Amino acid sequence: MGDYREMWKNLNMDLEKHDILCEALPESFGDIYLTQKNRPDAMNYFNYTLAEIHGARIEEIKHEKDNGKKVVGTFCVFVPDEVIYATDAISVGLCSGSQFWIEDGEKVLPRNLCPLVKAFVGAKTSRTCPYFQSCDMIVGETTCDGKKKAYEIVEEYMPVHVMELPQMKREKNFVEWQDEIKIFIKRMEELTGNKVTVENLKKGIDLSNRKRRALKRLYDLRKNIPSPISGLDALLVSQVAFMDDPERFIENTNKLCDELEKRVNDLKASGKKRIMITGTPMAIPNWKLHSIVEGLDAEVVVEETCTGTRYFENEVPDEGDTIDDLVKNMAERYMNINCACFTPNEGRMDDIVKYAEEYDIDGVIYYNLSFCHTYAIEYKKVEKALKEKNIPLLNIDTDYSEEDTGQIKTRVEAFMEMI
Ligand code: BJ8
Repeated sequence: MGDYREMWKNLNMDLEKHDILCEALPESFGDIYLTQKNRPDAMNYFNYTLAEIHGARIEEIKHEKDNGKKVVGTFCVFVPDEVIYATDAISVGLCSGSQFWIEDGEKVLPRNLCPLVKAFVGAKTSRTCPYFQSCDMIVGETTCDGKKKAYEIVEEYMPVHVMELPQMKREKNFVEWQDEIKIFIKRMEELTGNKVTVENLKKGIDLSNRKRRALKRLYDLRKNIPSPISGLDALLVSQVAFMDDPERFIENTNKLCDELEKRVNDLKASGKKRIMITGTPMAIPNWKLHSIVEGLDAEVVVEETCTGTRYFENEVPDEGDTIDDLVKNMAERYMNINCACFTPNEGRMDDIVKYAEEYDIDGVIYYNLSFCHTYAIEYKKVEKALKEKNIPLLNIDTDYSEEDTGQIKTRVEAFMEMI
C-alpha cells in the first residue's frame, strides 16, 4: 500500500491506532488467502482491492467527494442502493467485521452484544475506519435492537438516517416500506441536492441489478462439482462488492466468471464435502469459519447470508412510468429478503432447503454471531426443516476473536467425519 498518511490525517483519523490495524490485515490475508493453491488469475484484482482497501479506494472516493459527490454508509442489505445511485452518491457498506474495533465499541456499549454492532460503533468512535470518516451520512435500519439503539450513539458523531423496516410481511407492511423508501429518497435529495427522477432511478435499478447478476453468475458457477473457486475467494468477492466502485466490480466479477467457466471442464472430482453456511453476515476481514472449513478438505459452496445470497437474489423490475411504480418494485424485492428480523420467516427455511438441493450440499453450518437473538432463535426452525430432508447441520455461535478457533475446528472436524 502506498503512503496515504496525509489523506488519513485529513480525514481526522487516529493515525497511531490505525497503523496497528493496518499491520494486522496483510498478515492474516497472506496466511489465509495467499496460501491457497490454484487460485484463478482474476482473483488478483480482488487481492489488489483488498490490499488497497484503506488506500487507493479511499483516494478515489476523496476525488469524487472533491467533485461534489456525497458518500453514504450502510450496514444492511435492506438499504436500497438504487436510490443512492439515482442521486449520484457513493454507497459503501461499513463492514464492521474486525475484532480490532470491539474494545472501543465496548467502551460505550454493553459487552454482551453482537460483535457486528460493537465493531461498527468502535470503528466510528476510534476514528480508524477511513470509510466511516469519508461518509457524509450513514443509513441505519431497525432490523435488530442492537443496531437500532447503537445508531443513537453514532448520531452523536455524524448525520444518521434510520429506515424503519417492518418486521412482518403483511400487505400493509409492504406499503409501509414503500413509504420508508420515499422518505429515504427525500433525505437523499436533501443531502445531494439531486432530484430523483424516473430516469435516474431506472439507471440506479439497472446498476444494482447488474451487480446482482454478476454475483449470481459467480454463485451459479459454484454449483459445479467441484466448485471452480474456493469459498474463501467467493466470500472475498462478496465482501468487496460492498466497498468497490460498482461498475468496476461488475466488470471484474464477470471477468472472474469467464475464467471460471473455462476452468469447469478441466477440474477433476476432489471428493471434498460441499458445505453451505447459513446465518449472520461475514464482513471484511471475517474469514474465520471459511478458513477453518476449507482447511479441512471441504469446500464452502454457498452462503445463505447477507454477504451471500441475500445480497443478490431477485432483481428489481424496472417496469413503470412513475417514481411510485419504481418504489413499489423496489419495496417488493427488498421485502422478500428473508432476514430473521421478520416474524414469521418461513421463506428462509424454503431458501435453505432449495439451496441445499441446487448446490448439492453435504452439510450445513449455521453461523451465528454471538448475542444475535433473532438468528439464534431461528436455528430450531432451520434444524427442523433440514431434518425433514435428512441434511446434517452444525450450529456455531461465535464472535470475531480467535479464542475459540481451536474449539470450532474440532467441532467442524467431527462434523465432517459424520457427514
Ligand atoms: S438483512 S442479517 S444485514 S439485519 S447486527 S441482525 S447479526 S444482532 S446484520 Fe443483518 Fe440486515 Fe438482517 Fe442481513 Fe443479528 Fe448482529 Fe443485529 Fe445483524
